[in-house]
Amino acid sequence: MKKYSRALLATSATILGSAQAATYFENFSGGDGGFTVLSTPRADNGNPFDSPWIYDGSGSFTTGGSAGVAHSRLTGPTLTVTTDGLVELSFDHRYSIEGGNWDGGAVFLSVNNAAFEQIPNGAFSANGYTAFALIGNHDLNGGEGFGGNSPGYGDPSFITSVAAAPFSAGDTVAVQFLMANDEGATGEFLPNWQIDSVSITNTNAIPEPSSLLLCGLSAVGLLRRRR
Ligand SMILES: [Ca+2]
Ligand SMILES: [Ca+2]
Repeated sequence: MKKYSRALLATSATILGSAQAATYFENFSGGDGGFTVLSTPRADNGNPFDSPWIYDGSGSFTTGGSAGVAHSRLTGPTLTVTTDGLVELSFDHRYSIEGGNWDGGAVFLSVNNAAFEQIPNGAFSANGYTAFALIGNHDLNGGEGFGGNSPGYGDPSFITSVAAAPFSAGDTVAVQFLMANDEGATGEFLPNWQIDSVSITNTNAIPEPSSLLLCGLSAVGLLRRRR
């Protein structure tokens, strides 16, 4: 395992150009992509999560946040890195998360099935976190995450966040999106967070058979969009 906190921002552009590399891509047009949801209260209270991550049936996952201290985690499938080098995570999303450093949305990785660790803001080369020194009563307290309204939220339009880190062939990686809410207010607009697509370069997906074709079609769409 190699620490992804070693940000390699300058080289992320070269990954985009390596069209030959295998790329996992999921845009949720054909289903939930095998993503799973786990919502939990903080250990010191029993608050359920009001509006946990849910597949919207039409191309994305959304969460409406929670007025009680709670967490909802959206976890992708475990992928295998195909060659030594940078692995780039890219996802299209929009968010309207309670500002003022109260609530936060954050992205985690599990490498080789170890515990999920948060991707630090320094590892993002585009559209990193926007809330720092979070003060809300949740697991991201003191840390960083997405907060407030993302640019163009109301259009509505999505932003693309990109982070990269070095891996070795054979490593496994899984991504997780954490919506962390404190008590009281939630984000200004619904949904509070929406994930439209996820791509992870230099990995072989292990999709269910029914989504194999969709992965191929999705890859074409990804290349078209990035021109
Ligand atoms: Ca809140
Ligand atoms: Ca989508």
